[in-house]
Amino acid sequence: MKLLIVGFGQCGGRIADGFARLNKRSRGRRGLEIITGIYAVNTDAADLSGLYNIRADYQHRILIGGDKTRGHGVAKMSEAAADIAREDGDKIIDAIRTTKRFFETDAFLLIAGAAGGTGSGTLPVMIQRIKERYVDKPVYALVVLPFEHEEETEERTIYNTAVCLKSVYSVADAVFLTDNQRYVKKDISLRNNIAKINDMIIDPFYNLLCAGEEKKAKYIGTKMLDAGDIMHTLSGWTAFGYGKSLLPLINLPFAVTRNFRKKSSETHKGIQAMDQAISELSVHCDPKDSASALYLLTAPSKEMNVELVKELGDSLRSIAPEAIIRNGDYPRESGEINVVVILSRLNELEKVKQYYIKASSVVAEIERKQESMADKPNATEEVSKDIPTLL
Ligand SMILES: Nc1nc2c(ncn2[C@@H]2O[C@H](COP(=O)(O)OP(=O)(O)OP(=O)(O)O)[C@@H](O)[C@H]2O)c(=O)[nH]1
Ligand SMILES: [Mg+2]
Repeated sequence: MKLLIVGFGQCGGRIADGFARLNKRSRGRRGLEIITGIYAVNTDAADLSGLYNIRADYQHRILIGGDKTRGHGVAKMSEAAADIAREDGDKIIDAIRTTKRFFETDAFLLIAGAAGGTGSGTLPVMIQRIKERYVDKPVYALVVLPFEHEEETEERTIYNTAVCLKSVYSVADAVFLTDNQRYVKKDISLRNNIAKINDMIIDPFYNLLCAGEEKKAKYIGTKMLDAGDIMHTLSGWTAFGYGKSLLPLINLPFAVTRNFRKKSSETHKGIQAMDQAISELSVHCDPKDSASALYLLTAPSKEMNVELVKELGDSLRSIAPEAIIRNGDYPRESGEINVVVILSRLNELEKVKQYYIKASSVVAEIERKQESMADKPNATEEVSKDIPTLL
């Protein structure tokens, strides 16, 4: 599957930059193109210069709202960013339009952090613009939810997140959610390691996008997972997970025997990888609430067997009984079995509900504060009333 990717704000830009690296990897190691074009959009020029892999020209690192913000960002005001996107959106559309291999694009993936200003404000506006223009291609969003400590210290975090989620959900074909706090729980050292978190967000997409682009028979599984399978699976709120089990050395190419013991150990390893993918889903959810799911098994072709694929299917079915389940197997990799799981069409998502509930009270609070500050006479100015002015 080939994506056209646009990252908005600092978070979106950095994750898009990671996808650019992913495309270099797939091209270098596998001879596959999985991305047709990658762009970063920001109101802050400094953030754009901090990227590594996205081409450095102004058509790939796109500064918007320069006349309003002078390249210094919108400082968390997502409404201002949404206005800028409405005014300057043509710049982004122009860049997309001139993507060299645009016609090969299967879908768009637009990325942003929900809690900031630029990303959360521009994302929904641009999804809408792109959808209106390219009616035949799905537009997916990847939205990053804030850390707990950000929610605790700043009301705007909750407010921006809720407004962004509601707006994006109403326009995107599917919304991948990924919660920064989940990665901290996995490994406490990640609190300060955004780059590592970004890798963990991006990794699951590697095999997912590559599998359907393979042309050589030896890399094509019994059931190839292609763009159609993915597009049919994705709709509404979506979580994704990734797990892997290393294979013992005896399973590497020089292993000779294939006995029942080895086979059952492969199945066990596969199930282990799937369990990890489910327990480390990108956002907390109950798989029972998913109406559409997908799994992709990637393993050395020697380790792939029908029983393993079936066991994985049974395992996913048992936790997501309501979902239509699509699957694929991908004979690649060496030394490990890995599984990507997608749970889509989630009709109940406590995390999102909580943002909506908390934001409703924050809206009133933010308005109250702003009004009371506006009404309040400036105490310092009051004292200066008897001093003459030169103006
Ligand atoms: N996973 C991840 N989260 C990030 C990254 N950068 C920022 N965030 C999170 O994204 C949110 C802030 O969004 P930013 O992207 O910094 O904000 P912005 O869109 O640039 O908006 P302004 O700077 O306010 O104009 C916070 O919740 C951060 O924790 C990143 O590279 N990766
Ligand atoms: Mg920023």
